[in-house]
Amino acid sequence: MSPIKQVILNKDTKIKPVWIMRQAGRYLPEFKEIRKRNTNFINLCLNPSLSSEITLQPLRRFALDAAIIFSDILILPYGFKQKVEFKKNFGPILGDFNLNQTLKVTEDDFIKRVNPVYKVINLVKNNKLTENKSIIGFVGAPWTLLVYILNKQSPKQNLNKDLFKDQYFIKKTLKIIEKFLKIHIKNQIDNGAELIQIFDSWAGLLDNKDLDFYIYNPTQSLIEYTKSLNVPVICFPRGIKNYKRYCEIVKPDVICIDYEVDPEKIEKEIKIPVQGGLDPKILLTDKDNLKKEATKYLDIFKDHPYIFNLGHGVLPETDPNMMDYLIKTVKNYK
Ligand code: 1CP
Repeated sequence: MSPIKQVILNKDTKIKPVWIMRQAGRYLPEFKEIRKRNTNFINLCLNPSLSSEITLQPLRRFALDAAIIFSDILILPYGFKQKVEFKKNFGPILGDFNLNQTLKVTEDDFIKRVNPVYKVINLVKNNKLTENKSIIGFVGAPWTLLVYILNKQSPKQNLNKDLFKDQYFIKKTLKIIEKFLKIHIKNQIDNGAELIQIFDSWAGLLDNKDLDFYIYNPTQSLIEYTKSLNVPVICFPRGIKNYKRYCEIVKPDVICIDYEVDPEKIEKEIKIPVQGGLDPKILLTDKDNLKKEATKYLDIFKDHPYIFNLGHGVLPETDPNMMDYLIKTVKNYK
């Protein structure tokens, strides 16, 4: 069994496997080289030979325990025919969302458009580099996708609250997102994904009173569905105020924590396996500090099933040598 699965299924505390969110991509010179020649990001995600190579690039350099498929959470709206583009130095830009048009998109239409992603998983799975490692498929959580689909750009710049006023429309939209998410999860699993991570990057934007409707209910439904396919789920509700309550309600197999929560409190309160936590900005400091901070997490979770990771994606300006040092620090930890 792969080390990550040993932690999740057997609650093994003697090993501390490691993978890194956004390990494939932006900070690696070999990725930038490919990216330079492929200006359309969605087309790059839909190119199985390039995308599988990008997925494997960090595994050639570092002793990671998982490969996360090189794709994007916004491949979902692309799959149901909403326009999705990525603008340099700005981020994603989406076209208008049309509910009636989207209701006409069939499962077959969706799979045809997204099929190259499933081919990538197959290629990665059959590569020697992933032997005894976990292949991680992923999706955006319904709430985070709803935000991009309606706001049509990152909420980092601004989020128009008026978009969420029509409850009937929002309910229908969440339902259709959930439907395509299940299709996407099932096909990733059928093609070799052994774990699914659900990224709820904008969970922190909601007030407590809205969590049931936008986060707990739809996420719980996805988790139940994924578990019914015998595949464990890792949830990353970034910025959520109460991780304990989140775990009690949605019941993920693993909870991935962000860098703003107190790891000691999490260790005490949460009984399921934990992943992540280290602030990605620590990789921009120096080796002594990096070792000190990484060791802090490893010490706190010494007797807890724990998968080492960061508390958000690795930053584009990270020096790959620092990443190398981090992975070695985790691997040499006794
Ligand atoms: O070169 C480029 O301009 C593209 C940059 C890039 C990359 C490398 C984007 C655009 N997406 C990705 C790949 C990606 N995205 C992966 C696979 C690689 C890996 O993890 O190793 C994954 C898992 C994601 C997930 C993703 N996309 C999230 C959730 C995680 C997170 O960081 O919070 C989100 C929110 C997105 C949307 C997205 N896609 C790309 C960007 C720049 C963004 C964020 C936009 C924003 O800030 O709102």
